[in-house]
Amino acid sequence: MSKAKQLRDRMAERGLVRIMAAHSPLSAVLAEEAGFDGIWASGFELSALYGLPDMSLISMTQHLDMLRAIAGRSSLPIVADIDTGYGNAINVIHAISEYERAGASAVVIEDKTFPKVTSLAAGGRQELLRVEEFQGKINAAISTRTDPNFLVIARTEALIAGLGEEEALKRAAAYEAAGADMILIHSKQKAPDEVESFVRAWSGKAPIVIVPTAYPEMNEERIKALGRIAIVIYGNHAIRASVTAMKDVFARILKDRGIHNVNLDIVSVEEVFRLQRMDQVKVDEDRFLE
Ligand code: SPV
Ligand code: MG
Repeated sequence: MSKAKQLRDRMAERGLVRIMAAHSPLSAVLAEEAGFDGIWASGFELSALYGLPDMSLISMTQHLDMLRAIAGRSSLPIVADIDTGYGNAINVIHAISEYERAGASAVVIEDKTFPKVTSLAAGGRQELLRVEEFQGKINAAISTRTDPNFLVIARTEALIAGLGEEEALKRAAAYEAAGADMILIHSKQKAPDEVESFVRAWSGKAPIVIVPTAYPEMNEERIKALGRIAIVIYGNHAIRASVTAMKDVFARILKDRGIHNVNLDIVSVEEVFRLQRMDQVKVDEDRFLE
């Protein structure tokens, strides 16, 4: 069974699937061990990993390379954040075949112009594409996928751009009409009201995806109570957790003038060996090294 089918089945079984951001195979392995249903190959996380802003600076090749590496180490379905699809509908055709081949089970494509500006930045320049042009990109994605279970998720940035609920609903309906399997509605308001209102007003058939980074009180209980939302993406918590942990440990090493204290609070080298699957190396050495 394809991982894309697995993802669709899980949505049907559970009602809500939980997808965790990853920026590396190691973070994906940790997300899988924690029990998440899938991996978000986040553009924000990968940009941050390179120390760059999330503004179309990371190339498709860089993102694909990381996605392939993640797919090689995690059995979870991967939802690829392909931003604007790297250009127009022609670029989308190329991107979809590359991402499907690299091991993605779904893509999220957003209705901003290329180059995009990260969504959560205050005062970011947010320009949206004409609806018809984005419909063409969705249509191109649907027509290109080879696995019919591969999910094409259309993301509208209408609320992020400050265009209001009516525009967001109009765009979501147009994208569903163009063939989108699901609609991602993004918001940077500090409270969930804006997204909750959109979800209540949504009369389409396509299930909804949210990324509640800006409105963290929207927990899974609240999401389920609202209905219609089939995927929650925890969009940047892997990279933020890493930054928190590294800042703390680096500062303590300098303050303590040594590693003697932090050593007790960080994972052992053996734990990293386990994550690297060193046990398999031992088995292979015994078997094959003569
Ligand atoms: C990402 O993780 O790259 C996203 C989510 O697209 S956000 O950064 O909130 O736009
Ligand atoms: Mg992104």
